Amino acid sequence: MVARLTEGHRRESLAAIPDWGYDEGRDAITRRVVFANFVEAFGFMTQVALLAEKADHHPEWSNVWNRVDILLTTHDAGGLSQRDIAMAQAIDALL
Ligand code: H2B
Repeated sequence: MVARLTEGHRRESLAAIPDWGYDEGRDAITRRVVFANFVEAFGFMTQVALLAEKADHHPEWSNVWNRVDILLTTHDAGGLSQRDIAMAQAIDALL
């Protein structure tokens, strides 16, 4: 079982991932990534899918041509957890 981040931990964690926004309504983090074209966007999504399977932690996301919108939250915890921060950092490392 994984715990939701406290407000203090959330602030600290968000400071380490400046490319991510905070969605208060969902207690989630979001990032939009724009690529040159669909093939690059989908290649990125394939890499994230492999990371997500390995971590057993899956994004909510959508793709429109060269754009990928990602939302991370922990369903099992009912909000943001350390797992989301770790996944955001792993995604950032791909970019
Ligand atoms: N992904 C996300 N984002 N949150 C979860 O709580 C979650 C998940 N739980 N992927 C995993 C799968 C869980 O349902 C399985 C049973 O481990």
